[in-house]
Amino acid sequence: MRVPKRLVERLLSAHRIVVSSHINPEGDAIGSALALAMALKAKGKRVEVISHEGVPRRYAFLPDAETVRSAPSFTPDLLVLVDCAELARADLPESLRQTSLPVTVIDHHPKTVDRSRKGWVVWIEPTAAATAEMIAALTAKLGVPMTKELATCLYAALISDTGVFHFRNTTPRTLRLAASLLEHGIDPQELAYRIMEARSFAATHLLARMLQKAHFEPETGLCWSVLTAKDFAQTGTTDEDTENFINFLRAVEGTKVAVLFREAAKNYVKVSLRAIDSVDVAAVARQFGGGGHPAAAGCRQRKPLRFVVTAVLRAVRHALFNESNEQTKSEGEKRS
Ligand SMILES: [Mn+2]
Repeated sequence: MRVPKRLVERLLSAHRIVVSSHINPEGDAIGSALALAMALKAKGKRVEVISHEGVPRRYAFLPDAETVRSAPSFTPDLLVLVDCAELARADLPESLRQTSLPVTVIDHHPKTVDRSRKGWVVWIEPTAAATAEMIAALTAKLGVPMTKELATCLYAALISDTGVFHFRNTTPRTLRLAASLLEHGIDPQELAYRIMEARSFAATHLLARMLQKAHFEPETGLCWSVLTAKDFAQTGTTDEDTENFINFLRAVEGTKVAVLFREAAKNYVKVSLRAIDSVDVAAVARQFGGGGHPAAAGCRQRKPLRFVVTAVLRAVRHALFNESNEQTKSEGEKRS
């Protein structure tokens, strides 16, 4: 993977660097940010990882996660966004979202709209399974030696974005990187368990509710469910506990698109979307101010739950309908 020279120069010429990622951070966001910070610190930089909304409990065990702050303690001269390409979706305090600081973007989400500004250095590599693949290439380029801590963060990011190497974004390059990270004494079972499998008993009850309320439409391939504020309150859980829940909906045979709605607060709904085939759920998420990958995306709406469910499901059904029409058309073309 070619690391842009301008990006390396930009990083090396900065002194006080803030690294941040997107709102609702998952393993790739946190792991890549922590790994990049380690590498830049090894190069003598003053670096802070900022997650304004905090590190989800699931990732709190990662090396250096305890150093993540909700706002920087210094005035930075460079802002680096990883796994995120726009300030509007960055997990930063409002003052930094409005910043005129130089910004460097390292991201693997396909660039759909150019929201970058003058003076930004943007590196986007959609073939990378995780932003961590790019960070690994960058740390090698910087000549930073691999350590167990660095390897842990990168591996955590890789398994998070590939569903422990389940998903189609897993390439030979991904597995080669994973193999080289394993040389540094990390425990693949522990990491997969903590990041993908482990679930509290309370969250297990929440999962039961989600499954109980799931709807499946065999004719469209839509599988969806809702968790209300009441579900969270009655099980003593929060939205953080729903990580990976959507995989249960995605796994239903015949599902093409899975959607999970969570009422995180009154009139505040978080939506996760997953696609199995060629429906682009990131395009659906963008209609609601969100984003992501074609097969995994999300959005947030400050509206009543019922309203959001209706609007998002209508958009998903529309995407599924268009997709099945496209398929019928191309099958017809093949026959004729
Ligand atoms: Mn990612």
